[in-house]
Amino acid sequence: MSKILITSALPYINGVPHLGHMVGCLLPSDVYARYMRMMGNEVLYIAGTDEHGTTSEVGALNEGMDVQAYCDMYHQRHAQTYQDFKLSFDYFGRTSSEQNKEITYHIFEQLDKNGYIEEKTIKQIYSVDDKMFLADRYITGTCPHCGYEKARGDQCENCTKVLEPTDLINARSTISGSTNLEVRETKHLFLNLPKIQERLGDWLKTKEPFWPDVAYTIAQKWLKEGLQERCITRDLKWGFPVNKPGYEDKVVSVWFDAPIGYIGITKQWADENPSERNWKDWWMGAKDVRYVEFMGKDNVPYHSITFPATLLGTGEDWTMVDYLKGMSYLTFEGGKFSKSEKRGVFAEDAIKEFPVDYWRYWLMSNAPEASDSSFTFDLFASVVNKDLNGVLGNFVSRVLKMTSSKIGSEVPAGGNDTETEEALVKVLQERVNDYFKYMDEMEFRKALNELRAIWVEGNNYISTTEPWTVIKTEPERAAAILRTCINLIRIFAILSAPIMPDTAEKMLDKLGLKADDMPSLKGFSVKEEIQALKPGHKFEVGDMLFERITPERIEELKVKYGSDKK
Ligand code: B3M
Ligand code: ZN
Repeated sequence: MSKILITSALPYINGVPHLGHMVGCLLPSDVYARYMRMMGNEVLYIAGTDEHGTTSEVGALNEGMDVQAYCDMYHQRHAQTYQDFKLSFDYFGRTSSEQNKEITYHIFEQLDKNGYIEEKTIKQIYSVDDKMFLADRYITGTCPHCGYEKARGDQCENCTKVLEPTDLINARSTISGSTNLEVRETKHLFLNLPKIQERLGDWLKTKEPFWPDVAYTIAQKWLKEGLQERCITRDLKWGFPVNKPGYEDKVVSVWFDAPIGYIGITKQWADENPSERNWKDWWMGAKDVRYVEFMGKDNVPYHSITFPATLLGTGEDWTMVDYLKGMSYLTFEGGKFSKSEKRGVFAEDAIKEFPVDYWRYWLMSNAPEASDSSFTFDLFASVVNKDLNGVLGNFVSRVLKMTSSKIGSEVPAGGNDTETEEALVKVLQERVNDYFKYMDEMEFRKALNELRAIWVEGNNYISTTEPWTVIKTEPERAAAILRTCINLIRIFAILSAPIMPDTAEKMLDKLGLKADDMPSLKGFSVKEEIQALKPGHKFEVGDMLFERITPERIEELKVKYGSDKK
C-alpha cells in the first residue's frame, strides 16, 4: 500500500463555482482520490478556500460586509456545494486558518534566515478615496496605444499590449471610479528566486521522466527565461500581517500563503484528531508519500516553480510535488461563464436540475485535458440519454426485469458457462486493465471511454445470447446467461464508483449490497468477480437509474442559463 497525497488548487473564496471550476481540477482530483482509495492506497485528499488578496477585500466591499464575515459565508457555500458534488475531501479547509498562519510564518522566517528575502522600494498607485493601494487589475483607463477606454492597469485587452498602471490615460479606480490616484513609493519584501534557480533546476531535472509535457515545458521555459525576484508582501489589510519589524502594516501576498495552504489545511485535518494524526507524516521527511497536484494550467508555474522554490529555500525536508495534472478550460456554449450576465451553469444550480452523477459523468467524459472543451445542453442531453440511459441504465433494467418476470427476483441457478462467457471475461479483463491504466495515468477522457466500452460489452453480450429467446428452449442456458448479467451489474457498479458514487450505490442497493461490500480494485479479476453473486442471491428491480432529458427540457434550460447569449 502506498501513501498518496492529493491536493486540488484552492478555489478563490469570492463567488461560487461554476461547472468550469468543478472540472478544472476539483472533480478530476476527487475521481482520482476515490480510485486510489479503491486501489487500496492510503490517501489524504486536501482542498480548501483561497481567502486572502484584493479580490476578497473588494468582494466584501461590494457586498457591504466585513471581510471575515464575507469569507466565512462563502467558505460555507463552497463547502456545501462540494459536498453536494460528492467531492470526498479528507479535509476542506481555509488559507485564513491559524494553522496556515503558523506554517506560513515558519516558512517565511526560514527563507529570511537563509537569506532568500530582500527588501525593495517600488512605485505603486494609491487611491486616496479608497484609502488603499490598488492592484493593477483594479485600475482602468484609456490605453495609450489604441485608445481603448477600459484598458486595465496590467494589460489592454483590446490591443493586448502589456501596460504599467502609470501608462493609462485618465486612470481611475474600478472600486470607486475615483481618479484621485497618486503614485507612491512603498517598501516591499521579495523572494529571491534567482538565488534558488540552480537548486530548483537540479530538482526539476529529476521530474522530467514523470511529469506531463505541458507542466515540464512550462517550468523549463520559466527557468530558461531566468527567474525574477517575486514580491511576497502587499499593502492590504486582509491577510497575514508580515512577521518582520517595519512591515507590520503589510500582509503576506495571497500567492505566497495559498500553496502553503495545502500544508496548513493538512494541519487543520490533523488538529481534529491529534492523537491519531500528524501532518508531518505527509509533509516533512515523508519519503513514503507520493504527492499529486491538480490545477488549472495557468496555475502550473506557481506549482512547478514558485512553491517548490519556496520550500527548497527553507532548507527543510518538505514533500515536493511528484506529479502535476494541469487541466485546460471548460467554456459554456463556447463562451465564458458569468454570474452577473446569468450565463452558464453554476454548481449549486446544477444539482437542482439533475442528480449530481449526470454532471460528474458528463464533465469527466468531456474533461478539458489537452485542450479546452465546451459545455452545451445539446451535448449534455445526448450523453445522458445515450450513455447513461441507453447503455448503463438500459442494461440494468432489462436484466433485472427479465430475470424477475421470467424466473424470480434472485440470481438464477442452473446452466454452465460456455466459451461465450470465457470470451466475455477475456475482453472485459482487457478493458478493465486499460481503464485502470488510464486512471493511473490520469488520462480521464480515455478512462471514461473504456468504462463506457465495458458497459457496452454487457449490452453486446445480452444482445448476442438473447436469454429471452433461449429461455423457451434451454431454460438452464438462459439461467446461466442471466446469472452472468446480474454479476455484470455488480462489476459495473464497482468500476463506475469513482466517477458516479451515487449511481454505484443505487446499483449495489438493487443487489442488496452496500458500498462497503465493494472489493479492492487492486488485482481486480473479472473471472472471479463475475461469479461473486451465487444462485439464490436476492435482488430488487426498483426504479430506472436515470431519466431521459426531453428536447423540450433542453430548450427550457438553454433559455434559463443563457445559452443563446453571446
Ligand atoms: N486560488 C485559483 C486560481 O488561480 C487559485 C489557486 C490557488 S492553489 C494554491 O484559479
Ligand atoms: Zn490598447
